Amino acid sequence: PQTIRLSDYTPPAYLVDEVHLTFRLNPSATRVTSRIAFRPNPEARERRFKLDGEGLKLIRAMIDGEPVTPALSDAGLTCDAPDAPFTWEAEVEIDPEGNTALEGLYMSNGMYCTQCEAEGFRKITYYPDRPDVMAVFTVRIESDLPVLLSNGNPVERGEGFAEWHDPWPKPAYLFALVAGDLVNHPGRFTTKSGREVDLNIWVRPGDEGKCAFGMEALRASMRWDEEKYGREYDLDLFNIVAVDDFNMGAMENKGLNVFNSSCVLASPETSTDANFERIEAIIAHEYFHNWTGNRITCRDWFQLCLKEGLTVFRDSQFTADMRSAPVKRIGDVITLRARQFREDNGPLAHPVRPESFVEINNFYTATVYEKGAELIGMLKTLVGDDAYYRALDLYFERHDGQACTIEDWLAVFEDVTGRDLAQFKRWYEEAGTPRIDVEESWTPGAPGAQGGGTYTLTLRQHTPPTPGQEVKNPRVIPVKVGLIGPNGDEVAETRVLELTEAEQSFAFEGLTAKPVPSILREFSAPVILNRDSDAAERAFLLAHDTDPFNRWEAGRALAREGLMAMIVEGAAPDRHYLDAIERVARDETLDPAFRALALGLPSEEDMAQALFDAGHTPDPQAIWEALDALKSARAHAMQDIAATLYDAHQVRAPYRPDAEQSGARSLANAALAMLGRLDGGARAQAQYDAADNMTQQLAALTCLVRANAGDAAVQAFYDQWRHDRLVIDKWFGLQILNAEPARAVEVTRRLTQHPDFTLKNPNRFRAVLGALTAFPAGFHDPSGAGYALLTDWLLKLDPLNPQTTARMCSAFETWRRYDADRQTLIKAQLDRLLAQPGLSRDTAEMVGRIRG
Ligand code: B3K
Ligand code: ZN
Repeated sequence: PQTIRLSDYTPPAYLVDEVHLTFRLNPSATRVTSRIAFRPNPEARERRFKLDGEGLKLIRAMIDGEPVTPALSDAGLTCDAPDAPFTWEAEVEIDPEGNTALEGLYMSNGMYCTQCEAEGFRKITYYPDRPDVMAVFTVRIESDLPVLLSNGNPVERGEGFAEWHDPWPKPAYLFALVAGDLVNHPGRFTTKSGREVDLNIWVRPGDEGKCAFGMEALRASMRWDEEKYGREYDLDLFNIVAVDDFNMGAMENKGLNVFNSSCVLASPETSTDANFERIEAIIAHEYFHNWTGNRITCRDWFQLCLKEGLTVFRDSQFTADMRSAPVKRIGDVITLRARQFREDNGPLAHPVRPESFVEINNFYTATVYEKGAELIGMLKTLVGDDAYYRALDLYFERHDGQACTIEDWLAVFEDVTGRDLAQFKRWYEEAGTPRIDVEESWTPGAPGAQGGGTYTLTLRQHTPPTPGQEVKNPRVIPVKVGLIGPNGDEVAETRVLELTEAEQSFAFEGLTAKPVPSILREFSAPVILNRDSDAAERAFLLAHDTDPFNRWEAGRALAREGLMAMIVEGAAPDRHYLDAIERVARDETLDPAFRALALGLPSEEDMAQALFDAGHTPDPQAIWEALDALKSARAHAMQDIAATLYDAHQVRAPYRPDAEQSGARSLANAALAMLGRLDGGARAQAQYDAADNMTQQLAALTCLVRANAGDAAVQAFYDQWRHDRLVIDKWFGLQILNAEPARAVEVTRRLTQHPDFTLKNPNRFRAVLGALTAFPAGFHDPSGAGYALLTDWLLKLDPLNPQTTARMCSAFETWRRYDADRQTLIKAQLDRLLAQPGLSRDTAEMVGRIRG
């Protein structure tokens, strides 16, 4: 398979002004005719007419009305073409029903839908399927199905057909078509300049009752983008469609967003608070793409972070504004560490702007998305809020309608601020997580002189090598720092230290006593901070830091260090931690959501990475046992307070998925989990029986399964929800995630035999096999049974759905941190995958990179 390189970029030979597409829909033989107005690109370096196409049956082709016979290959066609504007016409046949890869035009429960990003349009018709070719699309759909949708505005609707026109030039990856027996939940939005926009969420009959929340989230996003970024919507219609079979979360097609039904459908009975929050964020994310992605798109797929990093950053800002900013930040850092740090410190590490790929779908990663968003956040910190928004205004003004690069993006910041961002650009080019080591020194003032002391922080940065990048250069790292005095008062407000050298010192003068530093406030850079500290100081920051992120971080560090001592030295649970966390839990001045987060513990994955970094070989079962022991010790230590917290945070008002109620529920359910370790699940059973929303029902069920008292409830839950596929996904996952580690593989295997398990639905596949891989103590069973089971199923899925298979291979990405036996077992499975004849390009690339 061919490696595509950023350095090989060449402009397209021909540009497209207009595209007319006609679809005659048929499940197994859909005919697509295209009429495309091409013109030579004055900027092209060579004039060769070449169209991408995959799995298409070409029926006929014409140039300016004359039949032509192009040369066909697996990847597309070439043909002699004029060195002047001309019209290309072609008819192809495709098979939506046979399309199990869920890329291009496919069928899901009798409805037609498309997924074109990144390179799926070439499975629909011959086309220059690259984002720097932007064109105006007109689409005619012929079918007897009641609902026929495409991008833009409706032009005409008649018996058996519909016509759509999208006035905004767009790359083919933003094309979409949906046809089916759908019902809509309507809404309306008036833009700030007075445009009336019709909004719709289209769903299968039966799902109408799950649309109201998504609609409100959409309207809130539209308003927010106007207020915060001055961005208005630009069509008279905005459609969202829920699809059950979908490879990822959602897709920002112009005017016709297509969503995995799990990312849009919500009701209190079937969705948890976390689901609601995620749905709100994804709806916002896809909507925000209308400007950051669609109006301004990417020149090539190496620039993916241009739209994804920025759009993730924007959706995080939105959630922070809608809910609690500190809670959102803490949650984002938890996922960043769990997914991006893991990726950045293993064989799949790659720069935020990769330099090469085999299959671009393999680069929709935590690095491109989440680290990409962190880079925007750092840029904002470095230039300041005011300059950030001026740079964004310039970006929208200068590049509207264009396909851009990271260079274009950085240039608007340079032009607005006069700052040289050459060093900052390394963040886009160099992979790996920087480490910052901290040293401090204190010089008291002259005796008797109050406030003459100087506190100096010395920061050293280094980034370990990553595959293909041995040498790393110092980056510019904004480190937000504040200082706390011995009495708990803040003695130096937050300031941004700009670390640009490998080593640099920063002095704080005029202090009366040696302060305690609060470093990397708000997690101002995606780095690993190493600083020797002791439990007393962590507990002090947990009690006094004015920065909520670092307050949480202090508790997290305390827990992690205590767990390390338990695992490595067989120590008992750390008293400092237990006392400090109890004080936080009791502190009524703190937001319940924050307290619930503070009661969270490092994940098994965090612990494995921390142990590995400290020179130990992590043992997943030992990690699980230490966590389990700490949870039990904590439950005993906090027995009384847990019962009080549980009672005090019961929500009596009608269910709302807002920050306030969900914060109360998360704290009450954290207390329930503690109580479940003491009462054998009695309270959980009561909560289960009384629950009128999924958050309460699921928390109770989880607790019951953990207490080994869940068999009846598991059956009852299935009987109650067997008709609801999204709830049944939860049912599958929770049985695996809460099993005894030694039983997790067996439970997973049993669930793969369940009649409701299917390879055809990515959500279901992830609910089962994804749950196993998200449970390290189960997945890494010393027998290797978890590795073998996953591989068995990846081998079955790959011929049907390469994208989802490839993505799930990352379960193996941490293999080198484990012991020799586990490494041998995993290697054997990686080799088994690689040996599979006909393995997809997607999976082959992933396994090859992981194997190294
Ligand atoms: N842009 C899409 C992701 C497409 C993934 C293609 N394999 C969703 C999003 O980031 O908004
Ligand atoms: Zn996106």
